[in-house]
Amino acid sequence: MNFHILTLFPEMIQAGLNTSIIGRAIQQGMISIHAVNIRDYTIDRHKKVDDYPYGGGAGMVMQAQPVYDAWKSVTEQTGYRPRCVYLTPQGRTFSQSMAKEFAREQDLIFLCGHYEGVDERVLEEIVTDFVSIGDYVLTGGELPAMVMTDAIARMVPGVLGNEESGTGESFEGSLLEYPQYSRPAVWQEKQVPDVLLSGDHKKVEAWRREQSVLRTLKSRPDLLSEAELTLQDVRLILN
Ligand code: 6GU
Repeated sequence: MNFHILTLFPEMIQAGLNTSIIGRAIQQGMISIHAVNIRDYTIDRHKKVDDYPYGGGAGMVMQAQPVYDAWKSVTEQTGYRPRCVYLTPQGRTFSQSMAKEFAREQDLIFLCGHYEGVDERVLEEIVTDFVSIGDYVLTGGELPAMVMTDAIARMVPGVLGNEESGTGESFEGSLLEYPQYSRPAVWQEKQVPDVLLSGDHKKVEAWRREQSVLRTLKSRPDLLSEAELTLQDVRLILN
């Protein structure tokens, strides 16, 4: 899968996504991440890419022409019009189910806005999806594009090893993860729960399930309505 990120700050993009699981996926050729510098496509003598908003008001608006030509450079390379995501607090809130859906695409274009926004006419022409990553305001779409790229890339078949396959994770009709422990068995006088050292796999499984249910109840009770709960789970919640 190929990610094409249209941005005024291409230097922000590569660094953050070249490590760990995503870095390995890039090295192995399972995904690619291309930052396209919108400023490279300006026709302005001073390389300007923004101007004052018609009707007045604070801030500057990114102009249609350089954004459109940056987008066109991608579609001329792909030979079709891939889905194009505009990162904006005005969009639909990103979710795990959206990550899985986007992971089925061969190419995905992200348009990162800055200043007070992007000329609406180019958005009408190229954008297929308006997406936000949550209810807070960031200074630009680069971090959201990186967040989405990470979440989508790890859902591309082969990117996660068998060991770390993305099935049965939190957030899709599922519960929060249970706590994990590793050696040593005692650290700063804190013991690893006895059951995890017992070697009794049935008991370990039951304990982990309980921890997942209790964590979800405490931190994200909203998730419980979608979770598949056993009679044991329901008893635990009601106690
Ligand atoms: Cl997609 N963009 C900006 N600027 N701020 C955000 C966001 C996006 N999602 C949450 N906050």
